Amino acid sequence: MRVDAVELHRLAIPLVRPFETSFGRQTGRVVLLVRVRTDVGDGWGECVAMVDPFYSSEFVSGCEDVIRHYLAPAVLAAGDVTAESAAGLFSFVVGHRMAKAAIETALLDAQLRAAGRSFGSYFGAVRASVDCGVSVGIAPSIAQLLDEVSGYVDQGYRRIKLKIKPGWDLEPVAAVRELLEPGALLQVDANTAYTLDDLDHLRELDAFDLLLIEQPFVEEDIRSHVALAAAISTPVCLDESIVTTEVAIDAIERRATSIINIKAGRVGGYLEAVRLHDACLERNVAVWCGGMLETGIGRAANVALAALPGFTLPGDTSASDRYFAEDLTEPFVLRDGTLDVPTGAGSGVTVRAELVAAWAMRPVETLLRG
Ligand code: SMG
Ligand code: MG
Repeated sequence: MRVDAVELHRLAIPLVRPFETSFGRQTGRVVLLVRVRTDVGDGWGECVAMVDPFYSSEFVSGCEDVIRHYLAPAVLAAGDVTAESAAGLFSFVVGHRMAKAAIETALLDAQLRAAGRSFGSYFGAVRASVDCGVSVGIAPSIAQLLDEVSGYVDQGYRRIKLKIKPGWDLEPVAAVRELLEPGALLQVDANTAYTLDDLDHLRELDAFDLLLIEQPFVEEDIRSHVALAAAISTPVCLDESIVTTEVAIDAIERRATSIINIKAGRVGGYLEAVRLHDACLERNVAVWCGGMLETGIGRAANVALAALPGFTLPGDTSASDRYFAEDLTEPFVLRDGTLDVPTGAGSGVTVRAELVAAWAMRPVETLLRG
């Protein structure tokens, strides 16, 4: 297809409740959307980068800049473009995977809409609905945490993930474990807040029969994850560290991780995410779909990805109302702890233009074919 324009939309969307992690607290989601306008129709992609470079080095303004000055011009200058050719087209830019993923996803959406094919069908989905978990932020008190978790349990979520940090770990985990039914799935995510000096402390988490501990140490520090995985019985799961399939294979072979959180944005797009899934499936490493507080646009693609056979654990694919009072697309509604995989062409969801306009932080930036 030929791309005639790339649009950058920067939106600010209020969250239904603040979300606090070991690296900060957010009350809204500033999100970058990319729309490609092509000769076969339009496509949307959502960039998962946060407004600040605290989860990863990428952040909204950086992604905008990279798309504006490098990725969009490359796509606009190329004659014939497909989602499959995007990674090659973008390979002259080092890193910036979240920016690349956003535009590649928009291309894929346009291409599959034109072909009348869904993301799920294209990725290789084997399920019509996916098991959902929920990621619960650091709360002001244990009582408020239990209140929030109880609400999610009542809604039917099949797995609870607690954000932890030094000073907010054993006590909240013990309290939630006690609240839940025996055998309920519970896991924790540290977002790199610990060091190997905390090894003895982290070993105490073994008492709570957790599904996994996610990313305790900084992303480059594979060696410390190897040491921790050998010293505790709770499985170690990497998130931030896994930026490509090759990095994942390396971490698996070194026994730094035995479960992997797959986020398409973090690895450069859904095509690479499928490749990563396949590599894990081949090695019998369970994977689950991570989340980045996506709107319905990104959620639709995540739910389709989570329907692949290797996604055997519930993902951070929560319902729209866990995040937003109103979603940018038709809402994703939890049904018996699951979300349905969209079946329509492309992402299968429709972007609500009135909300894109209402939440816009500034006028749309349109980059045209030269
Ligand atoms: O989308 O439900 C969601 C958020 C899931 O906890 C979540 N994401 O490290 O896995 C993670 C975090 C990254 C985003 S924190 C602002
Ligand atoms: Mg994480």
